[in-house]
This record gives sequence, C-alpha cells and structure tokens, in this order.
Amino acid sequence: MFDELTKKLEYTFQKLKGHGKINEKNISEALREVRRTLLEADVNYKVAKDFIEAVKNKSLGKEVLRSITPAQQVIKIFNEELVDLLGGTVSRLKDSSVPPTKIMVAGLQGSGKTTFCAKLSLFLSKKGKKSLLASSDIYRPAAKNQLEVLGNSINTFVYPYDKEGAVEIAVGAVEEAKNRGYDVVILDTAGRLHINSEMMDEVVEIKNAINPNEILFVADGMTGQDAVNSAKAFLERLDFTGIVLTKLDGDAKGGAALSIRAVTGRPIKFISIGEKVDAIDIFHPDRMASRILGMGDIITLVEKAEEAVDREKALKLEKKLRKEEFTLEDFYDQLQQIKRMGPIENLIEMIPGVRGLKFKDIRENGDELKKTEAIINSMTPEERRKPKIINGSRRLRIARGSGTSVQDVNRLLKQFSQMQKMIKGLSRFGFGKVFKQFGF
Ligand SMILES: Nc1nc2c(ncn2[C@@H]2O[C@H](COP(=O)(O)OP(=O)(O)O)[C@@H](O)[C@H]2O)c(=O)[nH]1
Ligand SMILES: [Mg+2]
Repeated sequence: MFDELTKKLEYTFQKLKGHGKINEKNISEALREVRRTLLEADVNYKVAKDFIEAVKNKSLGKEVLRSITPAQQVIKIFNEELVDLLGGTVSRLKDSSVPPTKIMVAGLQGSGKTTFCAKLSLFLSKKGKKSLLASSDIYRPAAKNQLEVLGNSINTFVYPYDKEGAVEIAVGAVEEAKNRGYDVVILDTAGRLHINSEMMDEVVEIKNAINPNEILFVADGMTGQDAVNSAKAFLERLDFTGIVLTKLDGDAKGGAALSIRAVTGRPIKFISIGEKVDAIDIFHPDRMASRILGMGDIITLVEKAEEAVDREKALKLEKKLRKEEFTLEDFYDQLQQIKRMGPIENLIEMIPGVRGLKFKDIRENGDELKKTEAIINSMTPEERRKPKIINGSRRLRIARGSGTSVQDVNRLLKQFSQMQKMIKGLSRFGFGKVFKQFGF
C-alpha cells in the first residue's frame, strides 16, 4: 500500500535526520520535497499546499528548533497533521434506533460497490449483526447475479426481485428486513462509468424513498484525483455520510486516500484491501498515517494474528520468545498459522522495521510445507533448538535423510533466520503490548 509514497517520505526524513544541525532552511527544503512527493502521489494540489503550510508553521516554532531532536519533532508534527488530514479519529457506522439500520452504497461502476456490500455484511456478521443484502442495479443482469453469488458465499440472504424498479426494490428490501427482524439492510446501487444525471436522479430518488442511516460513497483508491472528483459530484447531489476506499492492495499512489476527506469533509469509514470477502478493515487514521510514514501497522497485524492464531499456542510462543527458545519446530508451527492469516506480503508490510522483506518462499503451497516438515524431522533435537550448529556436513546429512537437497535445507534455514528477524521487529515494539492484544 502506497509503497512509492512511503519510500520517498522515508528518504526525505532520513535526510533531515542526517543533518548535523537543523535550521529553517533544512526544514523548508525537506517540506518542499515532501510537497513534491505528495503531488506525485496525486494528492489534490490545494490539500497538499495547505497540509505543508500547516506542518511548516508548527515545525518552525522555536521549541522544535531548540529541542534536542528537531528532526524527530518535525516527523512527529507531520504524523499528527497526517492523522488530522485523514480524519483524526475512527468514524463508526451510525446505527438506527429502530432496526433495521439502512445502509446505502453508491459510486461509479467498477469502484467495488457490490464487493464491498458483501464484505460489509460479513464484517457485520462477525460483530453479531444480521444483514440483508439487496441490489437495485436492475440494468445489468450480471450485477444481481454477482451479489447473489457473493451473498451465498457468506450465507447472507439476498433480497430477491424480478421486475420491479430500483426504488421499489429498495423500499421492498427495507420492508422485508423489518418484517424478518434483520439488524441491517445493505443496499447496493447501480453505478455508471461516468457521472451522469440519470444515475444521480435515481440514487437521489432511492435516498428520498428509504431515508438511509448511512450513505457510503465507494471510491476506487487506484484512481487518485478522479476518485476525488467523482466524490465531489456525488456529494453535491447525494450528500453521502461516509467514504469507502477500495483497492488499496494494489499500487495505489495514495492521492485519493490523502485528499478525499479534506475535499469532501466526509469521513473515510472503511478500506478495502483485496478481492476476497474478508478483505475489509475499519479505517483508522492513525494507523494509516503510520503506514504511510513507514512505521508499520502493528495493531492491524496483531488483530489479524488474533483472528488466526490459536491463543494457547500464542501464549506458549510468547514464553519461548521471552526465553529465546524459539526453535525450528515452533517455526514450522508458525508457518502454518501464518498461512491462515492471509497473503504474507500484506502482513509483512505492517511490521515496523521489516518492510521490504520478501517472504515469497514462505507463502508456499502444501508441497513446500511438506518439504519443510521432512527437513525439520530429519534434524536432531539439538539442531532444532540451535540451528546455528547446522554446518555443511550436517546439512548434507539432513538433506539425505529428508529426501531433499542441500539447497532446500539452506533455504529453510534462511527462512528461519528471516522469521527471527521478523520476531525481533515485533519485540522491538514491545511484546507486552502485542500480546495484550491476544487477550493475555
Ligand atoms: N484488488 C482489489 N480488487 C477489488 C477490490 N474491491 C473490488 N475489487 C474488484 O473490482 C472489480 C469491480 O468490483 P465490483 O464490486 O463489481 O464493483 P461495482 O461495479 O462498483 O459494483 C471486481 O473485479 C472486484 O473483484 C479491492 O479492494 N481490491
Ligand atoms: Mg456492482
């Protein structure tokens, strides 16, 4: 996510930290560079200008320049302003006092609306809320089918319709949700490739007919300022209440994410980070800011880990880590748990200090895991505990014993040492904090 932007910001701030003495000139220079970086990331021109202005005014304060760590202070101010720009605090979905809560989803075609509707439904069901899905996209038969397929995959009821108009479907779905005791009704709407008045008239009509608690505008995070411009057009007509940014898993530059809140004044509520139905996260301005600044997103990582990792095993692992007894057996165990957490690259970039580590080797298929298992099985208990002692002749013996090659053994040992690095990354952050998240 936003790799290019992060890389450049890291570079600029690294340079600033490298100056022996910091003065107004260095700071101004650095911020000019940051401004250029923001524009390259397709951040709205005015947003970038105002943002840099704010950071500059605060950074040039006497306290900052006089402090022992002025560069760090500038980064801190930058971070604070960034959190602010992204909305400050988490903005949760509004609930209706009388169920069902009505959530309407709108945006351009292809922005990820239908996928998001299913994601939101799954997300809510994990929170114990039952939702009904409905699609008022009557123009493309495939659209209805798509929602049905998605709904089936997550065991969510999709409101059936045949020939009604978009508004009737919306009203009917709300009625059905009410009668059947659903907590939430999620209404997917038809998009168009470009803003057009017919589409706008229709969504406005639906809005007036069902009076939604939330209208979420879905913006394709890959499209930068285009997304911001269509957001403006939708805001004028539809006055939406929140934003969903999708496709942040791709090589989105960051422009939409950084400008859309400032330009529309509406909070980003969710982000979508993949095609699968569980690739959805609540938007946390502070976490996003630290990701952009390359500080990793340890809390999201921990939450993901919490979902996948067996608590008891985590507790045991923690003890081992504390005593530095992490062995290849544990490593094997971890590989399997990590596989359950989802694409490893997504997780790796959340860990402070280990961004850029390539874990392609680990994210392997079952065969690779079987090989790993065979190799570990061919080691003596001592070797498993102290992989450092595995020299050339031991490697050969292990390879023969496991029916693999010395290269395979080498690769495994390398993966293991990368894993240890990753764990060090975690421990720098403080295990206490991390493991508290596991509920200990
Ligand atoms: N990589 C990625 N693809 C997404 C994401 N959200 C949606 N998509 C894909 O984008 C395409 C359009 O999504 P869809 O939900 O049909 O958009 P709609 O026309 O607005 O309803 C589909 O191929 C989705 O699988 C996301 O967060 N990441
Ligand atoms: Mg759709």
